[in-house]
Amino acid sequence: MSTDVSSRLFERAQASIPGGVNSPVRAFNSVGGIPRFIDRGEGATLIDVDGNHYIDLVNSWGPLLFGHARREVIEAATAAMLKGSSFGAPTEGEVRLAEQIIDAVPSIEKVRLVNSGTEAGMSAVRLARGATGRDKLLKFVGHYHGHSDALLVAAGSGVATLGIPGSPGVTEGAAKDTILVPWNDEAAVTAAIDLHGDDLAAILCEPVPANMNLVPPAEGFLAFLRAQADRSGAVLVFDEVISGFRLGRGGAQAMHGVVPDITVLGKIVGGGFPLAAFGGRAELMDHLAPDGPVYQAGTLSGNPVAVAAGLAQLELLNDEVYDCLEGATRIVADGFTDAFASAGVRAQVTRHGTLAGIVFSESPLHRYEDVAAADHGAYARLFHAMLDRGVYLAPSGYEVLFSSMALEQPVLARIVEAAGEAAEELAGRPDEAAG
Ligand code: KE4
Repeated sequence: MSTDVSSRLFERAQASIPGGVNSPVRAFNSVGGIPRFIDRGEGATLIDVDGNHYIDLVNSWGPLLFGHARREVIEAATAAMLKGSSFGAPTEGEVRLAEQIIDAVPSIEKVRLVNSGTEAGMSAVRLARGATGRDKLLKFVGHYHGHSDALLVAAGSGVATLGIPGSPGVTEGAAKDTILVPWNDEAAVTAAIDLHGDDLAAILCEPVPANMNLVPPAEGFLAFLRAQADRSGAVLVFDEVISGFRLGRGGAQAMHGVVPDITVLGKIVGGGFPLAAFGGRAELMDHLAPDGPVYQAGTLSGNPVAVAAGLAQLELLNDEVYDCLEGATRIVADGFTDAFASAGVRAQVTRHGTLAGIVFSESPLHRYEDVAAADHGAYARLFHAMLDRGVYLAPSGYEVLFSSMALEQPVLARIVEAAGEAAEELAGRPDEAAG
């Protein structure tokens, strides 16, 4: 497998772009090797600039629920683009997308469209603080909500992968109101609320954490958070940027039957374009400008091309889609489980509906520290063993597998076959096929 063109582009990119990438995790620092520069995507396949084909289990970190270049999405965005790329004025499409989101997500009565998950999460926190008049924010170690200052405190995605607890540039003032507690730890949450409850604006979580690999909520933990938010008067915020429209049309809140006050959305809702959203009860959302005093704005918010793509993707959703997606995710997860078992490789494969994750750890995974203590070197070896066999996993052991509707047979069979070969390689037995 040649990576000559990617290598040359990566070297060239580092002269003009920090780290050669526009988002840190893409640099392969956590797994080593040359990041693949992509030429195009076709359904389940990524094709890099050296002409190598990969079955994609990242799907742009989640947005591409139907794989690459899905015809309905591309046609909708193209038609929108031909009418103009941006107006900075309201359009009917924004209203239709807002109505689709409200129809799908139990907690949302009103919604504001923005440009990224970071912007949505940052705005949701400002809204919670503005609506409650309180300052403190409780978040969970290892949960990632984008890179806004108040939330980049021991975050779980890029920052954890790069081993930076918090980040230089986040001031003491910005971070001092953010309380960090371990995930799935009722005692720690109770203690934090006993101490800060009267000044707590929000409890913020990924209801199904997927930035410290996949560590589902313990039984009853989300309902516990709902009760603690009610006890303290804090706003309960679910960051469903990953789980939203992925675990089902209603996301994790519908799957688990716990309704937050505000929901943060991204990725799938934008159909692969820069679009995200935050929404919740109307009486909360009405605190936002222009009707309310909490300021939030954006030049390209509700961009008509991104809205058209998001609408086209959401309009493809139905129960059968999620049944198929869960089936594909199960085949991939079970394929890795069986491969590790038969090769004697000690790794855990977790599946939670249509999300799955692989962690090289023998201990149960309840919180971030359990994942941080895992063997990330082994994950890096798995990553490359799969990449060499034409399967593109996330280049970080803190990330999950993002399946897509483009994963049909025989693509699924190829993933399972490659997993078996990769597990044998990790166990130190060369491929029979490789001779
Ligand atoms: P963006 O600002 O990257 O659109 O969204 C931030 C964000 C917020 N909330 C959750 C739960 C998220 O997972 C993310 C971003 N996810 C990472 C991957 N796990 C994006 C990949 C990257 O940083 O390049």
